[in-house]
Amino acid sequence: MAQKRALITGITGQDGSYLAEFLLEKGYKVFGITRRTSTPNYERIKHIQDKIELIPGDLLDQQSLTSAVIISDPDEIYNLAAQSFVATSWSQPVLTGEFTALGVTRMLEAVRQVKPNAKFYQASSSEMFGKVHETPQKENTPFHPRSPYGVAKVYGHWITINYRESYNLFAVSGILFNHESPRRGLEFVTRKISYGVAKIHLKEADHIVLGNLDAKRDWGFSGDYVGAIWMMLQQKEPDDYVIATGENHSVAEFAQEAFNVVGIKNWSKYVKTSKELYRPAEVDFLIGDASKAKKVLSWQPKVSFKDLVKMMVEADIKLLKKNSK
Ligand code: NDP
Ligand code: GDR
Repeated sequence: MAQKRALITGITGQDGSYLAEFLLEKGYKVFGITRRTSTPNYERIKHIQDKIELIPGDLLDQQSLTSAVIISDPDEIYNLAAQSFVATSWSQPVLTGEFTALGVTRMLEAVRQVKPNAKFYQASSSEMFGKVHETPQKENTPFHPRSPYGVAKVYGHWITINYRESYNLFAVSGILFNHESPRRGLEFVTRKISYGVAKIHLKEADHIVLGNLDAKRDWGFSGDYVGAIWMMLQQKEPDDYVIATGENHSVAEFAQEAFNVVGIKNWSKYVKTSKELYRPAEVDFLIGDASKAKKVLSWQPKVSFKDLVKMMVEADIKLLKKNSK
């Protein structure tokens, strides 16, 4: 059988790096789109860089995306690239719309024009549920996004479905709840906490500043979630799936658990809060119902909340020790 070919946008990101590893293990030829930066930003993929092929491109630039599809000639396309930080979407709402919403249409156009029989995955988000209309949230729960990011993702979700219905593309949208890892960007709350706790443990800092401690999220492990993404493209028919653990915790609980890993019980002594880190509109409570994915894709998360927190704190302690050498 011919070697399968995959094109990943956002390959330098958290999920892109885990997905590239996953596909390499399955024997795929992996291509990734990277945008030009003055300093290379390949930290998360440097260990596999000699096994993948990088193609320059940007979600703003139709020509480069079309070329990337021509060059890679993919069987499967994973559209993971986005302006993915919710807080930034208020300070850069237009850019977020260009990347996270219209970027999806540009990718779909490249697929439609160059390789309409390729399978396409769109990285949709639980942020689309926003101010939730029902609990837990599933594929047909109405959307009520609470940020320019969430609004852009709703557009990306529907344009993916629209191209499926208009052009008969194999285009699927995975509605993924928060998923974290030691490769999570430092600005996201879980990594901010694990990194901060590691610093406190190593006496390099004495506190962390956070925003809303009461927000609740359904947190899973990114390494588990890329398996579900792949499974969605292996089905006979394109469809949309919620991917979640079905369990949620508050930011405070995450912090408590992270401090617990280094033996600190009176965690609140080390956490300050700042109103400046509160969002103009908050998503208070998310918890997903992944029973469709469990049934159709036979997918199950493997890493528990406790193990995820431990993995992240321990990785940051190791990283800080290595950096201080
Ligand atoms: P990251 O922020 O870690 O990675 C985003 C990726 O997109 C990076 O590779 C980044 O490149 C790339 N990118 C950003 N802008 C552009 C652009 N204009 N042109 C080309 N590439 C660009 O995100 P995650 O890996 O966490 O998430 C992957 C996707 O899944 C995103 O679409 C996110 O919105 C979505 N999602 C994530 C969830 C999560 O919990 N992680 C949950 C639900 C959805 P660079 O390295 O150059 O910045
Ligand atoms: P989220 O992730 O917005 O859910 O989006 P984030 O980790 O940024 O926030 C989660 C919750 O924590 C609260 N919070 C803080 N957040 C940050 N970043 N920094 C803080 O100091 C802080 N203090 C409290 C936030 O208010 C929020 O309620 C992530 C991204 O990966 C999206 O791309 C993805 O679509 C969704 O998850 C699902």
